[in-house]
This record gives sequence, C-alpha cells and structure tokens, in this order.
Amino acid sequence: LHLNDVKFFSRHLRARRQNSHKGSYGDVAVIGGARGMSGAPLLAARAALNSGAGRVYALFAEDPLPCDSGQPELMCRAADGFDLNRATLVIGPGLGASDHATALLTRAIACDSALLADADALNLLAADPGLQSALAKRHAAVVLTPHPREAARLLGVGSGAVQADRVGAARSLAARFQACVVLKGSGTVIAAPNGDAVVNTTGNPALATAGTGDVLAGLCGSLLAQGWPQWEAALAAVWLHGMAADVLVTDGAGPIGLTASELIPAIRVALNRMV
Ligand code: NPW
Ligand code: AMP
Ligand code: MG
Repeated sequence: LHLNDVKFFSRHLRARRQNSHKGSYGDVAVIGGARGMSGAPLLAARAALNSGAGRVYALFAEDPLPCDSGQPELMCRAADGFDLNRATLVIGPGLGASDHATALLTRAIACDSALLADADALNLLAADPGLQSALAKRHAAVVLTPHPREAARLLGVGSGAVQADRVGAARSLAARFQACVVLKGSGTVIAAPNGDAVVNTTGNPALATAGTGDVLAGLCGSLLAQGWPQWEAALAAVWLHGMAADVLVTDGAGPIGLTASELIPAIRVALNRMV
C-alpha cells in the first residue's frame, strides 16, 4: 500500500454531514474482558470511539465489571443480556478461554452483525470445528486479525511455517473462512477470500508492545460500523494503525516505549487528515 491509496480509502471517508447524529455513525460492541484482561477490550473500545463510531459498548464476560474513567463515553456492561444484533461486533481481546467465552463467541457468530474476531476468539475457534464451520457459513462481513501464533493455531502448524509463507497462510485462512484475513506482524498481509492479498508498508517495531493489536481490532470494527466494506475497512485500518506509529516515532515518542494508548489519538489525527 502506498500513500496514493489514500484516494482509494477516501471514497469511504466522507466528511460528516451537517445534520448527522451519533446514530449515523454506527454502534460497536467489543466483547472481551476475562478477569485480569479488561485492558484489552477497553483499548479496542477506545480505539473504536476515537475513530468515529457513534456509540461504543465494552461488554465483559466476567465480573467485576470495570468502568473506564479515562473514557467515560464508553458503555461498559455485562455481555450476557446484550442484543448482539444491534452493533458491529469486535470479539476476542482479553476474552479468555472459559466455557462462557465459548458461549459468547457462538452467539456472536450466529447473529447477523458484521464481526471482527481477534485474539482469544481466534484461539477458541482453532479448538472448535463446529464454530469454524458456522463462521464459514456466515452471511454478514467477517474480518479475522490473527498474529502469527494465532494464525498457526488456526492452521494447525507451527508459527515458523506461517512466517515462512505469510501470504500463503493469510490466503489459506481467507479461503477457508470466506473472510477478510489480516495476518499481523512486520509487513502485515491483508487477504480476501478471492485470493487478493496486499502487504502493508506502514508501521514499525514501536508496535511490538502489549495492546497494539487490540487497538487495531477496535479501529477496524469502527470502520465496519461506519459502513465500510470489509476489504477496505481492513486495508485502511492496517494502513492507519501503522501510519500513526510512524508519525509518533518521527515525533520522538518511539520506537522505545510507545504505548498502545498513545496510538489512539495519533490514529484519530491520521484519519481526519485523510478526509
Ligand atoms: P513466539 O514467542 O514467537 O513463539 P499469545 P497474546 C507470537 C490479551 N491482551 N511476529 C509470539 O510467539 C489479548 O487480547 C491483554 C511473530 C508471542 O509470544 C489476548 O486475549 C492485554 N510472532 C491475550 O492477552 C494486553 C508473534 O505470539 C505469541 C508476533 C493473549 O494474547 C496484551 C503471543 O501470543 C494482550 O493484547 C509477531 N508479530 N506477535 C491487556 N492489557 O489486557 C505475536 N507472536 O500466546 O496468543 O498471547 O497475543 O499476548
Ligand atoms: P498483537 O500481537 O495482537 O498485540 O498485535 C500487534 C500489532 O502490532 C499488530 O498490528 C502488528 O502488525 C504490529 N506489530 C508488531 N510488531 C511489529 C513490527 N516489528 N513491525 C510492524 N508492526 C508490528
Ligand atoms: Mg492481540
């Protein structure tokens, strides 16, 4: 992807209409938050909100329910009882591997909303052939965002094999799940079910730190909720996430010690500069 591709994205990046309202920009529900991992869904939810989604819910699998006092705009709730058909879903960040987590993933796959599966949702999927076939049969959009180890679990190989043929691994998962697949890591590969694949050129090792993948998941879910098609949403999210890290490094905020939280306002600036 090159800077010229901003033109390709900007078809979907319209300036906000004067008479629009929060309902015009989509709802995102991030589902995660096993005990001890509430940071991951909160990072995804903050990223979704700061990249333009109208309303963002952070849904937790386990008590205690946190609230995000640094981002009180987020609606933090129990995942049980929430109607998953009313929002674009980002499932997996810090979800854990409990039976309850599996039940939530089963519900998410069965509903009609666009779905992004990341992190523990991918690990649960790797262990459950029934969930895999349900996912492959979905009608609504599906984006999967594995890092190399998550991709290896899904493919039943070692992460060395994934890294030896990253484009092949991403294409194989995209065809198997009829989904857009983002294979993360240096030179992130974005692959479509029809075999199209692109290697991203933005990003740098400042991103090699906890929580950056959770931010990417929230950003991509936000673009899906705002009506972007899955392929364009995945491409733009990966490109913007990397570009934000590149700008922060140029400004001296990395590569050493950049945090995932700091990426979020930089993504917002990159996104607004594209409109
Ligand atoms: P190795 O060591 O090379 O074999 P896991 P996780 C590999 C949550 N989080 N290039 C590498 O394997 C997540 O959302 C919560 C090459 C690495 O050791 C999940 O729910 C946070 N290899 C849960 O934690 C913040 C790469 O994968 C292994 C690679 C577990 O997720 C952190 C790690 O994979 C985190 O997001 C690359 N680019 N990237 C919070 N604040 O609440 C990864 N690998 O074992 O699946 O664990 O990714 O940490
Ligand atoms: P996760 O492992 O899920 O937290 O995701 C890490 C995020 O950081 C992904 O978007 C990766 O593509 C990105 N990332 C990690 N290491 C690098 C690197 N060396 N160069 C570029 N991007 C990276
Ligand atoms: Mg991750």
